[in-house]
Amino acid sequence: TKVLLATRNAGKLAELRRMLEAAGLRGIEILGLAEVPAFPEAPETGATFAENAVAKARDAAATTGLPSIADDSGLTVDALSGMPGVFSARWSGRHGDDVSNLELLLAQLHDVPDARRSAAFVCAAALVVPGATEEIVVHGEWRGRLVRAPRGTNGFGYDPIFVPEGDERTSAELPPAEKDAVSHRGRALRALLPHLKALAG
Ligand code: ITT
Repeated sequence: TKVLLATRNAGKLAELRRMLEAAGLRGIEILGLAEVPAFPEAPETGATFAENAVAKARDAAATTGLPSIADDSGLTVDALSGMPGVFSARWSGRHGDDVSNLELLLAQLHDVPDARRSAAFVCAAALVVPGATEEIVVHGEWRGRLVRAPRGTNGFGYDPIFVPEGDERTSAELPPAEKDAVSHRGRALRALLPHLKALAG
């Protein structure tokens, strides 16, 4: 069974692929968008991560006819009442993993003291199977705090400023397998595995 990972974010694609491969799902072949005919990106207009994830997966499944997984994720900052949240990929106006997003966030938090710099990465992942009546949505959260200066070269996006609870390293300083074991995306993906196993038959 072919399953499409419907994301244009290279960092997410690498993590999702790596985790699905580590899970050793027999009978499932994972495709990225580069391996299917191009189709226009679904607009991300939902108010929640779950709405956006389902919309992206639904769109991909309808266009390609393949069971499709989409991930909608972001960073919710307590001192900013949950922002940038679903706007994380375009916080500065530049879409994707442009460093301007991280820089704008750091500037906005300049006067926020260390004790009030808590944040969480959030991920909703959706699996939509053409012809199935049920759409599956799973969630994962990863709590931590935001440091003032970026550190580390692993990961992507806001990883260089996020220090997970119980750690002193930023998530960009964690080896990939350590991030996967505890991250928002890791938790969400693991909740999706039984549903993917069922697809493999
Ligand atoms: P697709 O919609 O094509 O999947 P996107 O980059 O537009 O790609 P989102 O709208 O879900 O995806 O935005 C997610 C943003 O949140 C992403 O650009 C990162 O900046 C941030 N983010 C999510 N997970 C992250 C992680 O594990 N580490 C660092 N930043 C993360």
